[in-house]
Formats: sequence, C-alpha cells, structure tokens
Amino acid sequence: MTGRLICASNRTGSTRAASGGLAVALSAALKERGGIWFGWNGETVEEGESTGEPDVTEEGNVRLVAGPLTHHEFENYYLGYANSVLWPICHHRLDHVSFRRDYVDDYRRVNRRFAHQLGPLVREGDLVWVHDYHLIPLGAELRAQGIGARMGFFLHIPFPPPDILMAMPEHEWLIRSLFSYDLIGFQTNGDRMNFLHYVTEQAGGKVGSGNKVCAFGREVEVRAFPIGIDVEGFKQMTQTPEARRIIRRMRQRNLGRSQIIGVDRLDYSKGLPERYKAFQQLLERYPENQGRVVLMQIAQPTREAVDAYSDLRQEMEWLSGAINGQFGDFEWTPIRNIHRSVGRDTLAALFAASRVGLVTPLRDGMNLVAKEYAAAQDEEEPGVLVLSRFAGAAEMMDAALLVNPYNMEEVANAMQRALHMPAEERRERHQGLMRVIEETDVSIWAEAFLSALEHTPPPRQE
Ligand code: GDG
Repeated sequence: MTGRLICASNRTGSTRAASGGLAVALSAALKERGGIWFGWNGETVEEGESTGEPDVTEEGNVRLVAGPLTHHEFENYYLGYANSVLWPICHHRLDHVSFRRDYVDDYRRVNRRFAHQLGPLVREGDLVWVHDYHLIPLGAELRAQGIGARMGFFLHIPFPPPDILMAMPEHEWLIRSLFSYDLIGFQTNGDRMNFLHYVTEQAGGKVGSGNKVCAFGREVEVRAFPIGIDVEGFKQMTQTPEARRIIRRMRQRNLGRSQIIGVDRLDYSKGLPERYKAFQQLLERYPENQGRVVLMQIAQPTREAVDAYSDLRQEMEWLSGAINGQFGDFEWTPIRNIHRSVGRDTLAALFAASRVGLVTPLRDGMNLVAKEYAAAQDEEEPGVLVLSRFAGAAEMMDAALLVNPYNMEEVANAMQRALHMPAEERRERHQGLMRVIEETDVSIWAEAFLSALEHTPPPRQE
C-alpha cells in the first residue's frame, strides 16, 4: 500500500457518523489508509464575505477539510452548471437544460478555487480520488498546479451518448479535462462504451489494450466499477428491536394489505409521475387489488430552488390526490405520499415490510435503493424487486422483474406478477439478487477502484 488517500466530493461527511453507502465506503477506505476528505461543508456565505480557508477537523488519521460556497457560487456552480446542465445532460433530459455562460465560468472558477485549497495538502505518493460531476475539472486544475500524484475520477451518474453530450457548448473542454486523471471509473459498461464512442468518434482517440484510451495527448485507463451498498450493515438494520417493532406495526396497520414501496430523492430522473400512473393502471386493469394494495412513496425533496424540482413536487401531489380520490374509501388510501426524509433504520424496516420494491427511474447511474430493498428481504419470505432497465443496477440485477418505466402497462403487469409470485420463484430471484449485491459490496467497489488506481503507471508531469 502506498501513500495516503485524498478524497474530494461535493459534500463531505464525517468518518465518525457516516450514514449512507458512499459515506460509509469512503470513511472505511480513508480510515484504513489515513488521509483527507475535501469538499463543500453545505453552508453558504453572503457575497463579499470571503469563503476564507476551509475548516480543518482531525478525526484520528483522517483530516476533514471543508468550507462554504458564496451564494453566487451556490447559484451558478451548484444549482446552475452542476444541476441545471450536467445533471440533465447525463440523464438524457435536454428539456431541462439551461445553458448559461456564467454557469460554466463559475463552475470552472469554483473548481480552480478548490484546487488551490487542496493542492498544497497533496504529497508525493498520495492517491487522489475525485467524485462525481460537480468536480470534473478538479484534476486538470490540480495538474496545472504541478500536482504529480496519481489521480482517479469516478462518475456516479450516467455518461450520456455522444449525440446528447455534444449539445453542450463546452463538451470538448469537459472531456479533455477528464484526461488529466490516470483512471476514470463509470458505473456500468454501457456508460464506459458511451465515453469510448465519444472519444474515438469525436476526439480522434484510440482504444488500446488493458482498458487504456489515448486522446488529447494523454493516456488514461477507463473501467466500469459498479457501486454497491454495505450489504451486511444494511441487513443488520432490519434486525434491531426498533426495526422489528416498526415492521410489526406497519403490518398491523396495513391489515393484511400488500405494501409496494418506492424510495427516491424527489428528482425528475426517478420516473415518479410515470410510477403513479402505472399504479393507477394496476388498480384499473386488475381491480382485485383495490382495497388490498398500498403504494408507499418516500420522496425526499432536493434542489427545490430549481424550477423543474418544485414543479415535480406539485405534479406528484396532484397525481396522488387524483388517484386517491378515484379509488380510495373510508378504510383505504391507495397512495401514501411522504415528502420528507425518514431515518435509515426506518427505511430498512419499510423495505423489509414491503412485498414489492418499485424502482423505476427513467435513467439512473446505479440506484442503491434497488440493492437496499434486496438486502432487507427475509430470505425465506422475500419480496420482489421491479426494476427499470434504465437504472445502472439492471446491467447486473437481471433476477429482478426488469421493466421499461415509460411503458406504464408493462410496469402495471410487472407489479401484478410480483404481487402474485409463488414463494419458490421469489426465493430463487432473491438469491440471484443477493449474489450480485454481495459481489458489488461497497467495500469491494472502493478497493477495486483504489487498487486499479495504484497500478496505473506513474503520471508524468505536464
Ligand atoms: C447518485 C446516483 C447512484 C433516499 N431517501 C431517503 C434516504 N435515501 C437514500 C437511499 C439511498 C440513497 O439515498 C439514494 O441513492 P440512489 O443510488 O438511489 O440515488 P442518488 O441519490 O440519485 O445517487 C445513483 C448513487 O449516486 C451512488 O453512486 O447509485 O445512480 O444518481 O441510499 O436509501 N435515506 C434516508 N432517508 C430518506 O428519506 N435516510
């Protein structure tokens, strides 16, 4: 094992109270190697106020280095370029893109500022691991400061086909900046292929042996590393006395009805209105489910300052109201629409108590909820996962009922099949899903990425 691990992600966490797959994985890798976790602390300061030097907190052998954004940076870098350009482009949603010169300028400026804060902390022999679309140019900015450490980048969201990417005025600059890294990781082979198509067809690049790709005068290794969850940790969450109590209470409250569960950030990529319409079709096409099935949808609001997100919330409320009005009665409310965050242990219990896990994004990098739902199931009496073909998770989790989320009739049929599936088939499918999620456990994912990064050739100075 070589030097320390330096992680950079848009938001930092704590190694002491890590919750959520990624934070847990990064904490474990950081504690094992010692290192730095760098990023935004989630706070904003007034214009004119200096963002100053980031705060430094020591947690054992890990140093957390995190500072605020100004309001302007929050608007243009975070809500603007990251979430109103890159997010919709990568999720194939050109209808939600808002190109503005000042967005990209500020995205670049914030990445440069981050590089100036992080660069002096990097030592020779360290491994630098940059996460996600907010920080694509961070590697190039660090190289510009003469940082010679090995650097890897992992994209958590999908990489779009060239035709969509090329709608961005600055696509070439963005992809060129990825070539400052030594290793680029994508969620799926499909994402990796989209990247290779762009590089070979649009940038005159060449694909060599051993996952190496040459373009823009540099060579980089490009591989798929499907992210996973902390399988054992999640399973254990369903076994605590509190979780068992929640599961019991929920079963009593549902009075023998089958529960279908959806858990998503309230985001247009997650296919939520389409999901409600598919549920409506389930009740129309298979009326025996009326009074017998409940859809519980937890949709935690995010990025509400972006119009597309607030519009979505209204649409969801309208749709659930209409469906509940159409079918509900004194004793039965078909859809429970919960627009707030719930605790992780409650979530695990909700998954365990639900007969069907409904994960139907229109496009998703991986989708960890699919893996969490499978991990929470009782192996003797498991529920059934209905999974969108357009989630990265579908590339390996083919033991789920795979559906086209745009085809509501197909999703309704899959729900019906899931609700009536014999126990033997449920167990067989569940075993298939468990094999995949164990093979891609988040600790395996982090180790695979870091080991590949350690084995890349030493970077040459630019
Ligand atoms: C991005 C990519 C990729 C959700 N609601 C609550 C809550 N959650 C947790 C889930 C899950 C996580 O948040 C969501 O992860 P996903 O993978 O489903 O989706 P994104 O947030 O879009 O994540 C995605 C991921 O990065 C990792 O690479 O898989 O494709 O888009 O863990 O359980 N957690 C709590 N309360 C909630 O209300 N506690």
